[in-house]
Amino acid sequence: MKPIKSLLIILCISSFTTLFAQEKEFADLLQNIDAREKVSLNGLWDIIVDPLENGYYNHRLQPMDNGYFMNAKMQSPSDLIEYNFDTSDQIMVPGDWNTQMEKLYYYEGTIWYKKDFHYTTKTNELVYLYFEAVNYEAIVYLNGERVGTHTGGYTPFQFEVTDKLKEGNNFVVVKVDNKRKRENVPTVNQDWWNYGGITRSVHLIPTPKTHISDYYVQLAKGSTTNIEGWVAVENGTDGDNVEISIPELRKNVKSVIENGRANFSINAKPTLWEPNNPKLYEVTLKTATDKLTDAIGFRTVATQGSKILLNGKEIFLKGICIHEEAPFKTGRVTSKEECITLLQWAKELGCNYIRLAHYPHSETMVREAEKMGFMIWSEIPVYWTIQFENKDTYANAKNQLTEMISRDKNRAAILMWSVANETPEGEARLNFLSDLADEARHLDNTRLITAALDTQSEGDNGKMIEDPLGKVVDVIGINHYCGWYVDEPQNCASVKWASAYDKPMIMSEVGGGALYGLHGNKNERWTEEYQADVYKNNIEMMRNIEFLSGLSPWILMDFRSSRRPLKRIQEDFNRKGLISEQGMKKQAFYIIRDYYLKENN
Ligand code: GCB
Repeated sequence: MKPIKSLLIILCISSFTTLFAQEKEFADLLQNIDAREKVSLNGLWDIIVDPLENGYYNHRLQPMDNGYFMNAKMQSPSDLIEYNFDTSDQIMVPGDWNTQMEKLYYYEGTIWYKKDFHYTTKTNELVYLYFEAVNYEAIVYLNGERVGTHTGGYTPFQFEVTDKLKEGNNFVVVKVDNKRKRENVPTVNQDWWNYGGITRSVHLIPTPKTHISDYYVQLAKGSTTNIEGWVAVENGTDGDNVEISIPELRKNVKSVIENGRANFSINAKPTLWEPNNPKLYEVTLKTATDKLTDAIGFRTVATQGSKILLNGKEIFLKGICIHEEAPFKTGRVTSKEECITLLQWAKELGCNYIRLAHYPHSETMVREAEKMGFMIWSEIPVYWTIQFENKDTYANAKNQLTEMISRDKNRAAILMWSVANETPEGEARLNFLSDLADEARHLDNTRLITAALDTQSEGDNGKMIEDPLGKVVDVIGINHYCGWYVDEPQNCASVKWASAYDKPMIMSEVGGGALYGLHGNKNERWTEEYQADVYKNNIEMMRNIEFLSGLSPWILMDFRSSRRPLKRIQEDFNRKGLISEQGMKKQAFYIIRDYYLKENN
C-alpha cells in the first residue's frame, strides 16, 4: 500500500474512533428541569419579521457578522441602522406567532426574537440556556455571540452559556425559521398547522459546577422488583458518591461515579404504576454538591402474541389521539391548565390511553397525563413521504427521537415510542425505519416500538396487514378511515381484518368529520349524525378483530390545518374532533364513551 494511502486510512480510522468514543447516547439535556431553580425568560419578546432574512444575509447572500443578532442601537443621529428591537412589535413566549398577530396567521419564514434580562452571576455555577421547543430551526445568540443552533420543532435543547453571560444586563436573540422544506421531518405537507415561534418555555438554569445532568430510574426490563439505572454527574470525579433514595420504599443506596456515571440497582417491591392506580414515588438523587427530586413510577410492559401486557396482565388500550393545540383559543398549548383540560376530556371519554400525535408533546403534557393514569404513545414527526434516501433527513429524525427519549425516559406512562405515521412502503423507508427502531431500542430496551401504518392490502376476506414494517415493530398501529375516506359507513361493520404477524394491533386512527351543531341525516357529510354513524359501524368492525389490543380514534378536538379550507364547515379546521375547538361535545363523543365504559373493562 502506498504510504500516503495508508496514512489516510489510519487518519480516517482514528477520527472515526474518536468520534465514536465521544458519541453520547442521549442528548445533552438536563433531566427534570422543573426540579431546579430557574430564571424564566418567558413573557413578551421583541420581534422582527424578516421574510427575506435581511438580518442574516447581505445582498450577496453571504451571512453577515453584524446581523440583527447584534441588537445594534444608534449611537449618533447620523447612524444608519435599519432595525430596532426596542421599538418593534412584541409577542408572548411561550406561544406560536400565528395566533398572536393577524398578519402572521399564515406566515412561514424567519422571525427574530429578542429579550433583555438581568442576571447576577455567581461563582462556582454553570448556567444553561434551555428551550423547551422552538419550531423549526433556531439560531441562538447571547449578547451578540452565537451560542448554537437547533433543528426540529418539538423537542428541547440547551446551551451552556456561563462564559457568555454578563453581570447585569444581557440580551438573547433567536432567529426562528419555520419554512417547510422537502428534506425536513416533517416534510412540506402535514395535516396540522405549522405553528412557528418559540412555542414552549425558555429558561436560564443555573447548576452547581458539579451537578446531576441526567439519570435513568426505571424497573429493569421484565422485572417488577429490580429498580435499575444510572446518574450522570457533569464534572463529577470518579470515585465520588451518589446517593439514591426512595423514602416510601425505605430504600437508600450509594453508588460511586465511574466515567461520569454512577450505576445502581435496588431490590424493592414498588406498587406498580397502572391506569387505575398511577402510583409515583418520590426519588431523590444526591451528590456532594447537588440534589434533585423526581416523581417516578414503576411498571413493566411487554407483548405476548397479540396481547399487550402491563405489569404482566393483558390490557386493552382505550384511547384517543390528541394534537397539542389549545382548547377554546386554538394555537399551541402554552399552559398546564390547557393540558389538563384536554386530559380531563380524555378521562370523561373513558380513556386509559392517549396517542400524543404527531410529534413529542410538552413535558408538562406527559407528566400531567402520567399523574392521571394515561398510558402514552409518543411519536416523532416522521410523517407521510419524507426523504427516506436522504442521510440528513435520517440524522434529523434520529436526533428528534433521541431528544424525545432523553427527556421522557423516566416516564412510566410512556409505553410506546412510535417511529412513523403513514409512510409509503419501499426499501429505503424500511431501512430508515428499521434503523430508527434499532436506535430507539438501543436507547431504551424497556418500551415497545410502534408505527402507524396505512398500507394494509385487500386480502381474500378483507383487509390484510402484511407491510414488512410489521416485522420491525412490537405493536402494529393501523390508521383506517372506513366510512370517511374509503367505503360507506354502513359497510364498515362487516369489514374483516387479518394480519401476517402475531403481534398486537392498535387501531391508531379511525374516524370522520362533523361540524359541531350541524344536524341532519346520517348520510349527510359533516353532520354529527354522519360522524356518529361512522363510529357505530367502526366499533362493530373492531369487535371482530381478535388481535385488536387498543384504539385511539382521530381525534379528541378539532384542530387547525391548512389542508382544510372548506368554507362554512372546516374554516381551516380538521373537523374530525369528538369535541369542537370551543369545547362542545359532538354525538360521536358519546358513542365512543359508551363503548369504553361498557366494554373492555
Ligand atoms: C391521517 C393522518 C392525520 C390526519 C388524518 C385526517 O391519516 O395520520 O394526521 O389528520 O388522517 O384527518 O385525514
